[in-house]
Amino acid sequence: MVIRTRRSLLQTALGGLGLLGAGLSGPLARAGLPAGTLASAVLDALAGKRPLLKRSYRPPNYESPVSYLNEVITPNDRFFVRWHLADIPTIDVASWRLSIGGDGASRPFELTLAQLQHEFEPVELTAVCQCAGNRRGLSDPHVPGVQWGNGAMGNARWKGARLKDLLARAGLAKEAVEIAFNGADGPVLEATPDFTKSIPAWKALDENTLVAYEMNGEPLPHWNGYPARIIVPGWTATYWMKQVVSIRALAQPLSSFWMNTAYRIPKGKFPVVDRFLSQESETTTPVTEILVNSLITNLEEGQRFRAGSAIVVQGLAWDGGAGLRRVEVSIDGGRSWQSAQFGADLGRYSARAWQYAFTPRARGRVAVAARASNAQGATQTEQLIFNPAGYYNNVIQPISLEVT
Ligand SMILES: Nc1nc2c(c(=O)[nH]1)N[C@H]1C(S)=C(S)[C@@H](COP(=O)(O)O)O[C@H]1N2
Ligand SMILES: [Mo]
Repeated sequence: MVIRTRRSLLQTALGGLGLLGAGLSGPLARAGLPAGTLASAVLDALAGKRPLLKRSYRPPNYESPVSYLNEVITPNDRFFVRWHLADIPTIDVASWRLSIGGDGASRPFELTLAQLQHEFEPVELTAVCQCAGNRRGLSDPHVPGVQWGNGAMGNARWKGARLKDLLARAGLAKEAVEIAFNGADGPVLEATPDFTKSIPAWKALDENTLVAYEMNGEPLPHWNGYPARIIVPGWTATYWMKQVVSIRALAQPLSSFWMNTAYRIPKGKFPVVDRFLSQESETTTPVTEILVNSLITNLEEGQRFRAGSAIVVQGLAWDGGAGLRRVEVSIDGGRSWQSAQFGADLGRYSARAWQYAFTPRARGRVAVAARASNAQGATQTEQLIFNPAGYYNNVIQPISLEVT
């Protein structure tokens, strides 16, 4: 089955102009401006998953259609899937072991899944898992990489052991600067670097950083890291190592393609607060916390409504844990903004539902957009902050509705 993304629908609607917001006026009239890179995507079901938008098969990269994000908790069978390497083993828990050690730990040890579940206090929290490259396919100019639309993200309840409890048992040394992770997956070609990641020791010791073995009350799905994965609430999902088999405390920064080259942004261009000092270079820094963002989840580009009847706009908003302050909706292309109503607060790392209702009186096109802001005073940008790998896209996205 081939379905159209919002953009291709829009382009059809605009006669292939490729101008998001064309035909609209106001500050957002030229926001986005994607140039036709996401023409269509195939809906395809991986084992155990509902149909997802296939971006690549080997390695498997599948995003959630926006409609799946209309629920604040993303069900496991609708959750996006992102892997860098194609050799993804099926884990046999009887032989799976998690080793905790490294030169910054004096008492290395190994755990079975049962030990991980029973020897450490379980903690449960809700957090957004979002690829730093979410929305890369909307970058203009176009950039290489998986051409994600809006669905390289999900929000789930994660249950696991605190990473800091594991590190304490391993005798973490004060000198440890980073904690490094490796998963059971590997490259198909020898030349491809293995996917290894690290986080600063201070973030690893945060009480919310987990080694999770449950997602929404179930064992993790295979595609989302069974039997255990790292959860770094507030930080982009690149650090959320799946099928984790090794945790190492390091006295020196990790040297790895996936730290030194990938998942880096130009320094000073983005309003990030968390710094990853041991991995910073003169000009670039690793991505850290998730930027404040929102998504309209119940409307489609070009959707038709009747003048005089109410339109309910629903969506999600989220940030890196600073705390959402407000979501505003504009129905005039960004000239004016009104506050939306928040749904339940599921914790500072969770996405939060919101809604806004209005009744269009006149016929014609209505540009609806949402904008979230957080407690640090950060908000979404109107213009793309371009970077060569297309990370951190939190551009306000107008959707154009037809009122007839
Ligand atoms: N073992 C392993 N873990 C991984 C990755 C990977 O390629 N291998 N990709 C990371 C990236 S970049 C993302 S965005 C998330 C995606 O999580 P999901 O597939 O559960 O949605 O997994 C992270 N953990
Ligand atoms: Mo990612």
